Order: sequence, then structure tokens, then C-alpha cells
Amino acid sequence: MFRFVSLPVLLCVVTVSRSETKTCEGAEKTCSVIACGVPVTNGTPGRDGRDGPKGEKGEPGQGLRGLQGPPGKMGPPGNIGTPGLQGVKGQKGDRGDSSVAETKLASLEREIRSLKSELDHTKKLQAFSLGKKSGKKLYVTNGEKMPFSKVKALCAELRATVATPKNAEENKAIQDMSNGDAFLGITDEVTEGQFVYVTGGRLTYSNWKKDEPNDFGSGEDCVRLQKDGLWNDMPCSSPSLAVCEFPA
Ligand SMILES: [Ca+2]
Ligand SMILES: [Ca+2]
Repeated sequence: MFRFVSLPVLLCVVTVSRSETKTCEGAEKTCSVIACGVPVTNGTPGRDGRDGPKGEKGEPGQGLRGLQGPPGKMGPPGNIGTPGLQGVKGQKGDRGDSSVAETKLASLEREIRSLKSELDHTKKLQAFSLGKKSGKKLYVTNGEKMPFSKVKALCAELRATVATPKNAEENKAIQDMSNGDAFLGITDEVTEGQFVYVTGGRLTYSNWKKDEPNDFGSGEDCVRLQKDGLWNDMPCSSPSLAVCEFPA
């Protein structure tokens, strides 16, 4: 803050004569008599000036450092880390008591061998007494006549198919055991005039009677094996002998 004060030097006047006035500064060296006037009254204080520029940072103090505070609160848990490496394989353990299981297993194996032998024997007897075996097929009939749809269902229940000869030998085998009038697994139900196997595929062997198939009357879509071994297309609803075919 500055105050305007009356500086005696500045306000002093040098009186050389009434008509000549000089400043004291200039007159001090030359005037012999200096008479200063009465100082004027101080003025009212001026307004505060603006803040000056910020000073430079002072040196750190030299007071004593305070004591360390208590530990802070525990932070939240971190993310799960990656799995560690697989450990070393342990030593082989002691052998368990498997004597009971081994005994049971040996008993089951003996039982299976016995059943298999018995089944093979039964198959041979069946093939000899009931069916006519040709190649790898076994033809079996229950001696009943029924519509073709029922023959298909019956054979399917037995996990077999309707007898279907693929060569002259098989045709003869079915002929001998059925004594004629047996349905074969062949129809033209899907496309008239185009006979196919019920299990799928076009015919690879046929033994049609002369002038057959003729799709006579209201339609004939199923095939019947006659006593003479020849084929004739017949209505599927007309009952014929059920003969099923099993793989040997
Ligand atoms: Ca037909
Ligand atoms: Ca016919």
C-alpha cells in the first residue's frame, strides 16, 4: 500500500526573491537560505492495490514428522487367477479285492458259452424240421393264409421279411415248403406295372407264369408263388400263405 505523504523536500521552495521560485532539489546546492513551507495535511488512504504475482515455493519446513496412521480397510477380493499346472501323477494304489467280481464274471462267461451252444443247436434243429434253408436264408411259415398286409405285419413282428426269392434255388425252397399259394415280398403298389421288392429295389430275379403279370380285373399288385413254382400277380386282399424269411 502506498500513501501519499507530503515530502518536505519536494514541497520546499527556495526563496531567492519573491519573484523567483526554484525547487529545493535544484536549489540545495546554490541557495544559501532555504525556507520550507508548512507541510500539507495527509490525504485519505487510497484503495487497496491488486494482488501481486504468486511467490516462489518456499523451502520445506523443519518440523517433526507425525506418527504413521493405522492401516486402512481391507480392499475388495481380486479376480480368480488362472488354474495352476497339473500336479505330478501319484503312485499306483494297492490292488482292490476283486476276487468276488472275478468269480461272478467267470460264472457269467460259462453261462453265455452254454447258452450260445444251445442256441446254435436249436437253430440247426429248426432249420432241419421247420424250414428249408437255402444259402443264408431260412423260410418259416405258420401254415395260415391271410391278406398281404397281415403277412407283412406278422413277419415284421418276428424281425423278419416276407419271403423273397432272389434266384431259382431260393424260389424252389419256398415252393417246396409252402406247397404253393404263398405271398412273396414283391408288389407294384407304388407304380403300376413296376414290381419292386418290399424291402426296396427293383427285381433281380423273376419267374412269371406266361402272360403274367396281367393286373387282371380290378387290379393285381401282389405276387403269389404257385405250386408249380411260377409267379402270378394277384389281389393283395386275396388270402395266401404267410412265409417269412430270416437270415441264417
Ligand atoms: Ca398291378
Ligand atoms: Ca395276374
